[in-house]
Amino acid sequence: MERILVIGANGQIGSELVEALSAQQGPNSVFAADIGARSLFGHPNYETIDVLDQKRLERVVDNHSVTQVYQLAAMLSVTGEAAPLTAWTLNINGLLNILELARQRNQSGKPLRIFWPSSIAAFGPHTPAVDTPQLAVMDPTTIYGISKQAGERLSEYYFSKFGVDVRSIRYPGVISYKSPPGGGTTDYAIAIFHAAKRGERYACYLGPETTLPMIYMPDAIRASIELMEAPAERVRTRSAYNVAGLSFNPRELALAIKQRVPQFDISYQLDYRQQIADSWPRSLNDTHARADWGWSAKVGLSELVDDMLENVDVEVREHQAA
Ligand code: AKB
Repeated sequence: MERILVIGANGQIGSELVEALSAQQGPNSVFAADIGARSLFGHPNYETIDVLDQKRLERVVDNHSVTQVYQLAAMLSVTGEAAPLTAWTLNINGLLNILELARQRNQSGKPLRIFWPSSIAAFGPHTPAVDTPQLAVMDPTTIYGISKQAGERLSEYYFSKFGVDVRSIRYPGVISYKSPPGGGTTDYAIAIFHAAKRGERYACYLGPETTLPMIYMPDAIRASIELMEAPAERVRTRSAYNVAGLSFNPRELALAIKQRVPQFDISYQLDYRQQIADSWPRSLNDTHARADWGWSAKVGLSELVDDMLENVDVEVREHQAA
């Protein structure tokens, strides 16, 4: 039986991953962890962990006989630019602590399987932007993207040199309604729904034609769990897999919302985030993920917009601003 630790469980993806894994594995097999004193989502089996504290990490993994770790604690592209050194330290040392723990446990015959998220931010302005292949030029411009690119290299290194079973996905922008996003460039695609639900005009910080790869949360969670469940020999990429969900731009998203909420309106007030978005792919080629472990996205734009409009809780924005 697997015993799974999710670090970053108070975050946008971690909170939903704990729910999905608990439903699948049983709540006593899943341990939620984050840096805060308590679970923001009422998860049982909560542990306070600073991922930079290697000793504490080791204790929790030992105490619960953990077999899998999802290490999601990280700073994203926008918050990372505000504090580059902190972002680098958290994103890289957090990953290294887990990789080192897994290396040591391999030696003592208690292997740990690791999931660590990469991002489309690992690509850069010289990457082919349309149908971006799995293997391409990567010249990220943000500290977040640089940490993701370095993390991919570290993951591949720990796999080939020490046999650490580490797996990763280059997440597109993840869209969800249950918890607030955490400081990314793609967050407009969530904030826009809050504005629509409140009857407010949305001032978009990206231009109308800024197409980016996105994925709806249920697909993102499914991709992560399916990759972790794949037999090791099928996981032939140990840096991080391209995983496509859907691609759209603010104009297309606003139009889809307007078709359902006719009074909805959008304006455009571009800021520094435009430059970040312009350096990222517009769409991803995920043939490697499809061939290796059977990935296929299910949710398209129409279903995403219907579901978001039905479920977005306008209070969440208050929580985010607090
Ligand atoms: C961000 O916008 O920083 C993230 C990402 C694409 O990794 N959502």
